[in-house]
Parts: sequence; C-alpha cells; structure tokens
Amino acid sequence: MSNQKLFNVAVVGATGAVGEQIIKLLESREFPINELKLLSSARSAGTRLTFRGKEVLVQEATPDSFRGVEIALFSAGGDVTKELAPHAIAHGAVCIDNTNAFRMDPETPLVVPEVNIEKINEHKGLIANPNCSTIQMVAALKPLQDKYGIAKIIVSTYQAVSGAGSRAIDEMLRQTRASLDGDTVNPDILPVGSLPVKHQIAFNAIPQIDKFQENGYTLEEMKMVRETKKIMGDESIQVTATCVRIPVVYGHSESVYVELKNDYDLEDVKQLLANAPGITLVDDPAAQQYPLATEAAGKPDVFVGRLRRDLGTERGLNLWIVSDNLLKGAAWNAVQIAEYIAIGQ
Ligand code: L14
Repeated sequence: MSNQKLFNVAVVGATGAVGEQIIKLLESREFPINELKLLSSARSAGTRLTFRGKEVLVQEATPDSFRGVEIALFSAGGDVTKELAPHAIAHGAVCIDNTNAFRMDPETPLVVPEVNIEKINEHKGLIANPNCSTIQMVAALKPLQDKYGIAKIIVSTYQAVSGAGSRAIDEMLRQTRASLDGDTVNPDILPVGSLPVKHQIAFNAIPQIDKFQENGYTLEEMKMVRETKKIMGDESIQVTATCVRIPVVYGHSESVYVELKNDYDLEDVKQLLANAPGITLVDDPAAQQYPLATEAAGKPDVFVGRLRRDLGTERGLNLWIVSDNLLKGAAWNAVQIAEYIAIGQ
C-alpha cells in the first residue's frame, strides 16, 4: 500500500438527499478517509447508516463535533453552515459548502473544477459549491467561453423536485397517485418560497424556485445570474434566467441560448464539447438522440445536445443541457473539490 495520507472527514446533513449521495461517492471513489463523522440535526441523530460495510451512528452536529476534522462537507441548509462552519474552520477543517450562504462572499471561492479549479488555492477555510442549475450550465459553456468568448446567456430551466429535498419527492409522488385516483391534491411543500402559498406539482410546471426578490426574479434565478459571472470570471456576461419546477424526480434540464463574442463553427463547437472533461455530447437528431433526465440520472456527467445555430443572430447558439442535480449539481461537484484538496487531482 502507498503511504497516502488519510483524512478525518465530516458530512453535515448526512441523512439528507445530498448527504446520502456524498456518502455513496466517498465510498465508490475510495476517498482517503481515516475517520468519517456523519452529522445531522437533533431530529435525525441516532440514524444508523452504512459506510464501507460498517454501521455509522449519525450524531447531532454541534460546535464540538469538528475536533480533529480536516475536511467538512456541509449540505444541511444555509443557517447550519453559518452557525457551524466557523467552528469547523477554527478546528482546522476545510469546509465545502453546498448551500447559498457564502457563494457570493468575495472571500469565498465558488468552484466548478472543470471551470475554475485554480480558485481553491485562495480559500480561507471555506469553498462554496455553486447552485445545481448553475454548475451544469457553466461546465458546458466553459469550452465555448475559452474559444469564442461569451457575451450573453438566456436560460430556462426544467428542474427536478429532488432539489427541494426528499419531502418534495414524496409530495410529488403522493400528488400523482391522488390525481390518478381522482382524489384531492393537497399541496404542502412546493414552491419553497417566503409565503405559505403552495401549488400542485403533479402534472404541472411551477415557475417559482426559492423566494421572490424585489426585482421580480426568484432567488434561484438570481443565483444563476450572479454565480455564472463569478465562476466564469466575467461580470460583463449578460445573463437572464427563468427557473421552472417540473414533475421529474432526478435531473435538471436547461434550454440555453448563448451569444458568442466571435464567429463560430458549429462542427468545431460539437468537437470542443465532445472532448471537454465531464461533458458527454448526445446530439444526433437523425436518430432522435439528445440528453434526457432519465438517462442522466445516476451519472456524474453533464449531457449536452440539440446544438443549433440561432436563426436571427449569427453568433447565437441554442443548446439543451441535462445533468443529475444531486450528483454534478451537488454531491459530485463537492466530492471532486474534496479530492483536489486531499490528493490534488
Ligand atoms: O441554492 O429547490 O443550492 O431545487 C438548490 C436546490 C436551492 C433550492 C441551492 C431547489 C438550492 C434548489
């Protein structure tokens, strides 16, 4: 065996939809772990999970939980990160945070490894994992930015319910059954906004993800706008987003219009994407092949297809981008960052 250093790792939010995927990835990637601490709210503490064939008891996350922890992966909501990450950092841990709490903090690197991995070196104890919809879009657009430059992006999303957690998945399945049985549908979870107003998700499309802002956009839409500029390192890129929840369990789909700064060749764009790390090109209209959420679910890649030149704007390009929102959109991007910290690759 090599004398690979082993790390003490903590997963905060271990019983959540993202935490579950993080634990699976740490196992399948054979992450160099000495001790794994699984942490949660008081409510879920006591749950028993399995890691590498052994039972691990989930403990309540407290400031003291981070003694000896070297890498801490947070996905338990922004308030938990704000409360506990400072303690983890004080104990010497590097935190990788899946919430919105610090993404736009100028001191905090916001990282998608395929786009700006070099930023991890600037961390002061915390690295932010971007929003799921942003991650898959910038990963796909990075090769185009490098070669042609990007002036403008117009994106509409078709987002899976799993982004809002396990309870939203249950709600969609329950509503679907109730609808089919002719029973009343009682919306309870979605949309997750600032008011107690809820809408049916089964057999529907809800144009609201996260709270409304003063400017008429939702917070999810504004995350896409701001994070895209920060990750791509260009405040001059114009971005507009419309984020929509649809009754799909796993995998966000996006219709993206991008205006490049220079004339482009469509075949070259396909080649760039086919060769880009973490991207799978699925673009064969003659065979009716294009990315689908059902195909992307459970896979780490970002899938891109439906590439076609805009009809009005010569430098405009339309594409369809799909990825598993819990994997590249959350757990896999975070574990990738953790791998760079642990083994530098
Ligand atoms: O900002 O409800 O990381 O699908 C990502 C999932 C916000 C909510 C984030 C959802 C969350 C979103």
